[in-house]
Amino acid sequence: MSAFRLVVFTGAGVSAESGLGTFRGPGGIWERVRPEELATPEAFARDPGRVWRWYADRFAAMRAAEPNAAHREIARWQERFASVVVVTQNIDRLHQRAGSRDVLELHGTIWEARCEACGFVIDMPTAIDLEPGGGPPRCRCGGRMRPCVVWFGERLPEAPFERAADAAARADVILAVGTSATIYPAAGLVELAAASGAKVFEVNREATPLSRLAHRTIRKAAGEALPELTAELEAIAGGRFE
Ligand code: BV8
Ligand code: ZN
Repeated sequence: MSAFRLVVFTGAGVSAESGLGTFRGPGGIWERVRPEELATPEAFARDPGRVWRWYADRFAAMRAAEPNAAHREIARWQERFASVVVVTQNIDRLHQRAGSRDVLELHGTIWEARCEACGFVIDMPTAIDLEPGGGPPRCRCGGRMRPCVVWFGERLPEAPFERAADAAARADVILAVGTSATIYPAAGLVELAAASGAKVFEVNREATPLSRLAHRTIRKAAGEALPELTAELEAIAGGRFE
């Protein structure tokens, strides 16, 4: 018997109970703005001030938010299972703040900004303070700083994506939590895991395109569902640490 490997694949719904808005669904961010208006390189080129201020506002909310019961339960699993890799589409760093150590950020992070021209990285609070007028600050090279997130039409960061694909291909269980599973290539990781023999678990208040792949679906809020799932995962893991 080989060590039990768990991949937890998360989306905006895992942070909903921390008070952060989701993207799609009722009350979601994209009901008010269209993604192609703000979360693209073209939008930033057209109106950098607007896009920067939108991220600065979201950063303020994410910084003020606290990890919830779902983030905390996922972090506790590290002590119970041989391998836990958290693959997240979220940019809020709440998994890390809850104590998860192996977190792959597929869509980058809002906690950093980088220069469009030379790639120099600074942390977001510093970047916001540099430009009291509210627009994107300039790098020392003269280039414009942008949030370190992945916009539509941009390639995902290679190293975390490759590690995530490797973890998905080797997983015993992949648990998708709070994601509408509509954004590719991230959503494809669950299909990859399933095709490689992983059991698919889904925690989501609603059905998603993944539901048809799932061996087990739990239609509850993540903060309630995940603590309840621990015993079930332990039964599957069966103490397999090596
Ligand atoms: C790329 C970061 C190529 C910044 C985001 C195939 C077909 C068609 C199009 C494509 C395709 N492959 C790729 C594309 C294009 C595009 C794409 O997927 N489009 C979609 C619309 C089809 N993909 C891309 O552009 C990607 N890049 O493909 O590059 C390339 C190749 C070579 C060279 C150059 C380029 C990049 C996509 C990255 C987009 N970035 N955000 C920011 O946040 O501002 S996307 C955005 O959606 C979010 O950030 C998040 O990361 C992502 C996924 O959303 P979810 O996290 O799932 O959130 P959502 O709101 O949708 O769902 C929440 C769920 O939670 C709901 O289901 C709800 O029921 C549930 N829920 C709510 N409360 C709770 C809950 N569940 C449990 N408990 C609760 N309490
Ligand atoms: Zn620069």
